[in-house]
Amino acid sequence: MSKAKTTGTGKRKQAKGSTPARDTHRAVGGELHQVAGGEHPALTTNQGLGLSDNQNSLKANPRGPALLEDFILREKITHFDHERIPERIVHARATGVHGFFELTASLKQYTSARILTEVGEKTPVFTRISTVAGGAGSVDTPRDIRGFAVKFYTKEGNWDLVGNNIPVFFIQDAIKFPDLIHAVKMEPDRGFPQSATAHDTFWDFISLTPESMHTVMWIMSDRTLPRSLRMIEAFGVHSFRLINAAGESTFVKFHWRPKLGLQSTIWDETVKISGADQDFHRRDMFDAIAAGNFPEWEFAVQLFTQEQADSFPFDHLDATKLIPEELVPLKVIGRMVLDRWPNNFFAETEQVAYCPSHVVPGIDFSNDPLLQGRLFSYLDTQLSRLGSPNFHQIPVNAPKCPFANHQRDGHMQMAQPAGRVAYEPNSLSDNSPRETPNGFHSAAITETGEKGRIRAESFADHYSQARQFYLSQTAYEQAHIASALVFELSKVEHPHIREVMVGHLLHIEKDLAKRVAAGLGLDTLPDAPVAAAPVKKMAPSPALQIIGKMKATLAGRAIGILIADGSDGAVIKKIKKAAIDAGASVKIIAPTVGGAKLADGTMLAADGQLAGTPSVLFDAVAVILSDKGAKALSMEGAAIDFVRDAFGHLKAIAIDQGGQVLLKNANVGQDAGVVDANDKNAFIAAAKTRQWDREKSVRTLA
Ligand code: HDE
Repeated sequence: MSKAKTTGTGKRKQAKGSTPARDTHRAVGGELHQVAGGEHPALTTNQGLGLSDNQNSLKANPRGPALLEDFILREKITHFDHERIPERIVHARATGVHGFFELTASLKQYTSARILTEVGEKTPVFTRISTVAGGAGSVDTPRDIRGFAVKFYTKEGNWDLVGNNIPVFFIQDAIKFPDLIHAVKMEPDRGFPQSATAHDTFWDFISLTPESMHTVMWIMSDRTLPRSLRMIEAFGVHSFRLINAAGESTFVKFHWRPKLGLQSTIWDETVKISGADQDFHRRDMFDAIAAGNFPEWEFAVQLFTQEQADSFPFDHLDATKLIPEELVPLKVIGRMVLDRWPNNFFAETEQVAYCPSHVVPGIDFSNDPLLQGRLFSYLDTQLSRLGSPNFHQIPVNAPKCPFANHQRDGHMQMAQPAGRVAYEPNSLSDNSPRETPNGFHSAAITETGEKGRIRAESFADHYSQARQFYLSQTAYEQAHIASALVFELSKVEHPHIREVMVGHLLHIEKDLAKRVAAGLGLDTLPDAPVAAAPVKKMAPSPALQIIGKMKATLAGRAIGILIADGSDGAVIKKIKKAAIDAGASVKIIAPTVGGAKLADGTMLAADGQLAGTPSVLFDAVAVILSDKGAKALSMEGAAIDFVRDAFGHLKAIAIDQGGQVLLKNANVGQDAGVVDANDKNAFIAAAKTRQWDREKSVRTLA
């Protein structure tokens, strides 16, 4: 047998103009390992030994056993075997992006934190937006809360604001967190469901935890089905304290508000997106950043005193409560822009370590018992995840301001402090580094009372704000909440859990309880459980709606144009231009990815092939077809689904004559949201919003 040496390193020819956009992007990230002058460095082991063959392991003879001596094979495989670190127990699946924060209004009166006092100063940030329950490889679009963690690399140290896209939480005390998470994660005996709340253990725990009812209303709303991570609000959830130079403290709640407005999807749409594109949100963010459409959020605060807090009809230290904007208005003080995709997902998005305990002088904690528990948990989890107390040395975690102390050694220590002094105070090294009067001071608070494992009486009202949330929604949103509850509870196998849940709903709103009971086929309404505190009447807060916070805009949205052989190029061009001028991105979809031969004989390349590019990936669609094209597509399930789903998901549809034929053959009706493709203005106006009035004609809501 001849000794054939395969190298596989032959130069590949690059077709002209075929460099994928991603490669260009990668080059921006500096990943191409090119040294100055375009020279490629030699491939080496981790010890710098040059490799002459990276294709074949060392063998006793060409067909013989591999040799233990092959240290090159062993180094490569061993490193590979250790590539994974434990994924986060919660928030494992995420998208991370670099950007900056800019202060637009000073809070000098309230805090000494420089990041909140120096107007115009830009502070670098790294923001990680996550789902909660699923593993790192789970889909982007389950019904789930989104984590929204921002690391501000301030001149006074790192400040981590680790929030969610929902302003309240399920539980009031950190000691219940492991129970909550064990209930929501895949059931331990069977290993499913992955990233879903629609199962027995979650609803069993919830049904026995009345304090979760307010958050349950939020997660059953379309807030947990975001259209894009660029279109979610986020909240610091807990009350924090700001402390000014005089040592006076003011309570604060933090809010992020998306410039693109809030936008969610519809449940059926979300389910189909999950199948069409598992990475829908991550890809959307990647594409937006690559196209220079940098997502932006306003940063706002609610400021209030102890006296105001004492007058609220709820306890602001209870994380199951929010402070309605109507009670304490939001003050916008800054903006965050995300503008740089990480160079390396693992190094940055995976290894970033947020801790709510990372604060800067002038920001302090409240006594919220959930926050107090978090102050312990995050540092602890980083030690287990990243394996060393030196995780602050990983570039994405390292402060961008100088930092110095006498902590030493430990696994993966990267620093090499010189000298013989590693203690303080000392006289041998001029007592350096020293304490600074500008360092962190805790708020000077007097605590009194009896020690004990006690839940405050002021935490006992579990239903008033849940009711307020429900009553603040539009009729469409209320219907979606009812349908979501029916869907989720119908997946629960134990009937008693369903009944207990309907009992809780009776405290929230009788009509909601009745709708859900009917959807679940319950003949009689169960008894409501005894409420620990009477349900208070609270004024509806329109700020809690999604629909009220949507923006009639195509900025950041996507339009899909379905074409086939014989389509009218002029109409396609007109619609495409109008959509792009309105700020949308546009994709051409055709039966083959090579494109379609238009009526004038020219070829138009497609951005997506029909079966792999369903209408759920777009905010509005146009269907431009010749009669022949319409006839051919009427036989294609993917084309029928394309228009049926667009209509069912309340999207605007522009059609020409052929498009109308396809709609007719798909049994899709006509309404104000189905417009003539030649009337581009009508299409753009309709595309900027969902056709809510259509909903009653396309589905029965619980
Ligand atoms: Fe977390 N949470 N959490 N959480 N959380 C984690 O820390 C925890 C809570 C939130 O992108 C873990 O680094 C406890 C509320 C986000 O890396 C862990 C309690 C809010 C992220 C942890 C809570 C959050 C986490 C897992 C109850 C909204 C992702 C990995 C006392 C204000 C951060 C990690 C990222 C992650 C503990 C409740 C938000 C285990 C004990 C409330 C956005 O430490």
